[in-house]
Amino acid sequence: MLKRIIVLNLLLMVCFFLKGYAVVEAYEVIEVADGGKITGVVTLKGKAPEVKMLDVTKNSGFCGKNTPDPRFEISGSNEIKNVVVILEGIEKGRKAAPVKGAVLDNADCVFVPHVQAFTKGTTLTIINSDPILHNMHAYFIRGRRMVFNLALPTKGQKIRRRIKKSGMLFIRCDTGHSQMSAFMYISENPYYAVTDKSGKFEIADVPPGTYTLKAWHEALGTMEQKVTVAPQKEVRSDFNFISQ
Ligand SMILES: [Cu+2]
Repeated sequence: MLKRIIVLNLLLMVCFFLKGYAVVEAYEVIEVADGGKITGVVTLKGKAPEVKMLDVTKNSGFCGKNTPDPRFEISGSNEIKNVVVILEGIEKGRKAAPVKGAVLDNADCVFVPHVQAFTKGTTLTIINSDPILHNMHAYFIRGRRMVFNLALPTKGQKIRRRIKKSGMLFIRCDTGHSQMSAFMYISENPYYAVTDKSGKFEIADVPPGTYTLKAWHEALGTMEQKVTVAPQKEVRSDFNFISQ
């Protein structure tokens, strides 16, 4: 029995070691002298979905009776804002420095910005610009592990939190403001972007090679395509989501 326990413990230790090793091996920092750049535009093929108004069921005296569904910000030319673009599984590249000035604001009963991305280790400033209570509850979509759960009762209140783990975070407001939602992508590496209102993105200093470029939108899903980056060259890699 004792022998079995020792063997089991040894196995657990090996698993733990391998897991730690795999994490360390996941991304290697190298000097990138001849990196290339990936640029692109994310568009929607077909008719853009109609932006519905979401009912406000709490504090409607301040927040208003309804607010536009934040999921779809699509231009007249079908360019999609708030698409997160990443280099899936990149193993080597330049160092990922924490981002300065990352903010998540509660402003007029919506989260601003609705979608953002930054590197692991970034300090996020959480602000309440409203004269009502908001409770920001952030958790990883995968595993639903909580990252913070903060009550902000006062206008102008600021709380800083360093985000130490990577993954896609969902943020909601637990005070009954069901119209409030936001996403934050926390990256292990510097190779990520969020599309602007023209659907544009840019990922620079990429070591030459072939990669899987992945685009994620909260309602339209994900798309992947191969991209080959040549030394000091720009490569264009557009995405075209299909309207559902
Ligand atoms: Cu709220």
